[in-house]
Amino acid sequence: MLTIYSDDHHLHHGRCELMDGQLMPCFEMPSRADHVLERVKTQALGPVTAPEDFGLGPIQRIHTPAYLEFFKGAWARWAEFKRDGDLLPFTWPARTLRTVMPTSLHGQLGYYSFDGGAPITAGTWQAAYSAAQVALTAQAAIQRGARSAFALCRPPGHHAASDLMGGYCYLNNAAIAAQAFLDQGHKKVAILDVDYHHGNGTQSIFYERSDVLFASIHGHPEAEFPFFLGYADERGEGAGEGFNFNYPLPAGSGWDTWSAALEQACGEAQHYDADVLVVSLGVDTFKDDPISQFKLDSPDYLAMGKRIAALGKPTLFVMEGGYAVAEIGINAVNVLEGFQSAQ
Ligand code: Q9C
Ligand code: ZN
Repeated sequence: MLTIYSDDHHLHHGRCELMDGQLMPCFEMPSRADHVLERVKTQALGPVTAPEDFGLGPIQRIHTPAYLEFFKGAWARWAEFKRDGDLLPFTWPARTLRTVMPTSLHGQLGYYSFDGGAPITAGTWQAAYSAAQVALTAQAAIQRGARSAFALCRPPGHHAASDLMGGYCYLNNAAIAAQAFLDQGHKKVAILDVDYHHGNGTQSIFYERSDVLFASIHGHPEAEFPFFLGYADERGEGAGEGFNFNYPLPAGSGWDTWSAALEQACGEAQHYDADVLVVSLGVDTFKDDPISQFKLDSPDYLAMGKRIAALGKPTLFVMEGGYAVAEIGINAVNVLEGFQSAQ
């Protein structure tokens, strides 16, 4: 399997996030992608290549021009404040406030984000832009006939909506790639999101559309981030009704529970008869993940890959979360090896 990887992810290294009443070092760190790349190499998964540059066009198919302009320019505006930390939002247009567009940097940052977990640093735009190109380059390989490809994206993307950052995500790499498949002639794309967290950004982007089926298995939002989306009764709206499937699971869920949900999600993808499959591949379902509550073990990821392969679709894997850094490479590459072994 071909892996697409860019060193540009090192340009994004947030300093801290607020968690459990403390400012903690960011769990989403550069060594995550480094470990995955190392494992891709030691397991000889296949060639590793740098991304091509497809420009802003395919990113603009998912994200609004105003959001992109804000994100691209935010660091330069923050640098003028001459402060020490990263740029982080701290006020959002919640229910009793107006959704006006303030002129200030922090007002606009609140408008364009939904949590305080996505710090902007000097290199965040470039890293996120390159991650989107990584996804698009892997997508292009499948478009040219590859059965599968791995987009080793960092920062991740599935929490990012068309004009919102949050949950360590800025640009929705999986959504950008899915849209590219459609723009290049495919009619139906299924996105299977196996990250521990609900892919709220991806769901919102395609919620009213029938050309993308979205299925997500995740920690129940009653108790887990992102809290405000990801419930089982969210089935899509308008033309998209019946094309969105959420499988919220309780804390402590292991492979038995998780794989039963995967079976259902795969059943929906099969029934939908997608032309291609995009997998939002987070491995924060791992038993030792520091911020998550599922109990998958490393061999389970081989089984996951095998089950996904049984769908028989051209498959693009897009890296999302996973914070047990020492095991992230083993777990992510196990999915890919499981997939390959079932060919
Ligand atoms: N700082 C992904 O896995 N943080 N994002 C919860 C508050 C949000 C996870 C603790 C977790 C986001 C791509
Ligand atoms: Zn996650």
